[in-house]
Order: sequence, then C-alpha cells, then structure tokens
Amino acid sequence: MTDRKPQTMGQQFGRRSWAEPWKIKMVEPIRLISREAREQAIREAGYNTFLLRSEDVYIDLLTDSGTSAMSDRQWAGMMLGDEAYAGSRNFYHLEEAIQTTYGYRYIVPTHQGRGAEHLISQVAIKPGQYVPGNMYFTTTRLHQELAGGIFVDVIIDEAHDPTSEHPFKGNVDLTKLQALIDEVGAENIAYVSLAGTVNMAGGQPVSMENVRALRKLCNNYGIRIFLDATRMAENAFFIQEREPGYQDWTIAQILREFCSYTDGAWMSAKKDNLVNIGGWLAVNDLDIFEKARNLVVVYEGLHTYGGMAGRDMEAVAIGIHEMVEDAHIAARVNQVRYLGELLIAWGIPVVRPIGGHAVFLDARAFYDHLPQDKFPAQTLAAQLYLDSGVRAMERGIVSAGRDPKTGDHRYPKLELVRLTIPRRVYTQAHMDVTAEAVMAVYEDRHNVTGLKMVYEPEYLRFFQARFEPLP
Ligand code: PM9
Repeated sequence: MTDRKPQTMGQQFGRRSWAEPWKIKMVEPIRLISREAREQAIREAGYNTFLLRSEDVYIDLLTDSGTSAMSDRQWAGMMLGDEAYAGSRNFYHLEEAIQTTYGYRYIVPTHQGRGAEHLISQVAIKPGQYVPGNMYFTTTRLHQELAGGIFVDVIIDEAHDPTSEHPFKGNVDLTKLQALIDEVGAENIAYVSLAGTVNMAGGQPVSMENVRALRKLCNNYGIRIFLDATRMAENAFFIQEREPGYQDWTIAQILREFCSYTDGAWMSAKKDNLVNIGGWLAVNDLDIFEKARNLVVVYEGLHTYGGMAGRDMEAVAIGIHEMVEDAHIAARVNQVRYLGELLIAWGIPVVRPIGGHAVFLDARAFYDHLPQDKFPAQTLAAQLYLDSGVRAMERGIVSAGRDPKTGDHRYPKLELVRLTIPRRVYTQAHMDVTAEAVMAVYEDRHNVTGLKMVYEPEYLRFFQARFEPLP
C-alpha cells in the first residue's frame, strides 16, 4: 500500500521552507482605523489593550486564547451537537479524545481553563499548603491562593533571564524543589504545579528528562504532579526538535509519554485544542475525580457538559486530534519563530529562544530609561497600538499583581509585551507588518515617558486597570 501520510516539504525534498497544512476558505475583513481614531480609542481604553473594542484593532495579537480558526471538520462537528442536558454523545467523544491523546483516566469538562483551575485548587489544596510551580500563571496562581495555597516559584534561574538561550527554560529546578520539601515537609506540599510550555517565561518548554526526574523526586515523597496542559502540544514539538532521542517520535507519542509522568492536568481548550471556548480537568485518581465531579455541578454545570454546549465539546474532541498532527504543530510554532527571528535580525530585544505561542518583547531593555513602576510593558503595548493598530498584551508588573501578604506590587524580573499568534488565523504578511510596527516603536523609544495607574481592580488587575500618560 502506498504511504499517504502527510509529509512536510522538508521531509520530501530536503528544502528548508515550511507552509501551513491548510488553505483558507472563509475570511473575516479587518481594517486599520486612522491615527487620530486610534489615539481616541486607546485614551478611552485607559491605555489598557484589554479595554479596546476589537473593531478598533487591525492585527489582534492580544492572545492565542479562543482566537483560533476552526477547521471545516470542526465546523461540521458543531452541527452534530447533542444538546441533551445529561449524557450528551459529544461528551463521550471528548472523553475518548482526552483519554487516548493525553492518557488520563477520568475527565471533568469545564467552561474554560480557569474553571478547571478552580476545581483542582479547591480539591487538592488544604489552606496553608505550598504549591511549587515552574513560574506563576495569573489565573492559576490566583485560584491556588483563593484555595489557601502559597505558590512558590521553582523554575530554573535561566527562565528569568530573557537573553539565556537554554533550550528548556521551562524546566523545574529540582534543587529548589528539594530545598522546599526539606524546609516545609512533604505533607505541606499540595502538589507540583507544572506547566508546559511556560507562558510567562515566553512560551518556553519543559524537557522529557526534566519531567521524568521530577516524577522520580516526587515519588520519593508521595507528592502529586498536576500539569497545566494548555500548550503541551507545542511543548512536545520542542522536545521533538531539541531533545536527543525524540526526533523520530510523533507529537502524539511525545505528548502521551510526557503526560504519563503526571497525575492529571487542567486545560484551557481555547489554546492547543483549537476551539473558541472550552476546558477540562483530567485525573488518574478516583478520589480526586469524584470530588471534582461533585464540585463541577456547583460551579460549572452537569458533569457531562461543565458549561460547554454539546457542539462545543464536539469541536474540542476534533481539535484534540488535529492538534497532534505533526504538520500542524510545526507550522504553528514556525510562524511564531518567523516573526521572532525577523525581530532578532533587526536588533529588537526579545525573549530568547523564541517560544511556542508568542514573541515576547523585552520592555525593560526596550525602554531602559523607564523604571518598572512607570509600567514599561504597559506603555509599550499602548505605543504599538497607537503606531499601527496592532494589539499586544502586557506581561510584567501589572500582570504580576500585588503580594497578598504585604499588599505591595510584585516586581517580576521579566517585564514583557506578548505578541501572541492565534492559530491558523494570520499570514506571513501580517507577521511582516507586525515586525515593521515594532521597529517603528523601537525607533521612537526615547520619546516615551511611561504611565501611571489610575484605577486598579482587586483581582487580575491587568484585565481592567486604567492608566494615564505621565508628562
Ligand atoms: N491564558 C492567555 O492569554 C487567557 C487570558 S489570561 C491572560 O495566555 C495557562 C497557561 C493559560 C491560561 C490562559 C489559563 C486559563 C491557564 N493556563 O483563559 O480560563 O495561558 O481558558 O485558561 C490566556 P482560560
């Protein structure tokens, strides 16, 4: 039989170019409004790109969350939604897709990632327990804190250095974790909160060697590992590309192997799973599952829909299968890399190596005349929008929030702006336009004075805070 498995151009002809394994059959018009209109829009948005109207945005790189283009197969699946209140057939498709692709036993659907974070935090954290993790994520840490947990960063030091070229900057520093265990005792550790890739570090991966060693260490103390699997397919791509011994493995095989070292995962299906809404929690432990399945009916919906419509669950199930196609994930990560390498070639300070879902501008180096409490990354995101209608997201002091004990700003080492690439949405020409916009803002960097915060909400302030320009 002829082998009809898809191959890349590189596999077939030894060429270096890659191309998307799809063609476009529906488009959504976008437009660039005038400079004057952009000035008004960002002023009215309190210099916070989250508060802009999307119709005032030209190229929207705010997030890769829920912004993917679904495939024709996913749209076809949407028509097969079984909208029964209980026992929807689409739930069983979703359950099967997660079990076969990620390998976990028990599944609880949720409306999106933070619904799952809420459940696992409430179920697995006792007040006062520590939650070591490979760098914080905004919503994840907040749910851990709301459950009474104390997050402790145990990522390797290289992750906090934007210039370090370490191939697996998401790795857990096992010495830091061991020191925490020695200090507080294993019984005071709720679980290890492991993310692959690490969003706030720049979309940086965790190696298979690291997760295997982590498993071994945790086994010595009976500590569970729960995985934030939001961008684990992208993490698997980096393992395939960089880690000796995995070049001939498929993305699906690598993903399954990685997950086998963990006890469960929470998921924002809005990212890797290629849908506009959805999430899930998956665990191997029956006791944890039963508690989460009970809580889901309080906060999300019945345990066979968890806040999603039947059609949404069908789209997630199909998205999971598409996510692990090697040609898809290679094109996805290479598009991000294309933008990143262009910026590096032009001398723009970015987090290196380029990560899986976004290019992160180093706002600290970009505006080296602005101290962190003048919000350099927030300023840069606003300037980028003003210049060109490109929308990005702050990932620095505003995102880090305040220390719950002292009430002071947290001052993260990384002060970044994220150019996040939605999946299957923009073309290479959009990447070129974005790079030119960044260059224009970089050339104007000495004329920028920073921002002051004039409104600050209590939780996840980056979403809703408002700012005014400093004189
Ligand atoms: N991430 C992002 O843009 C959505 C908005 S929060 C700034 O990166 C991880 C690693 C995420 C994530 C969301 C969630 C929460 C959990 N883990 O947004 O609730 O990147 O579906 O997922 C966003 P939901």
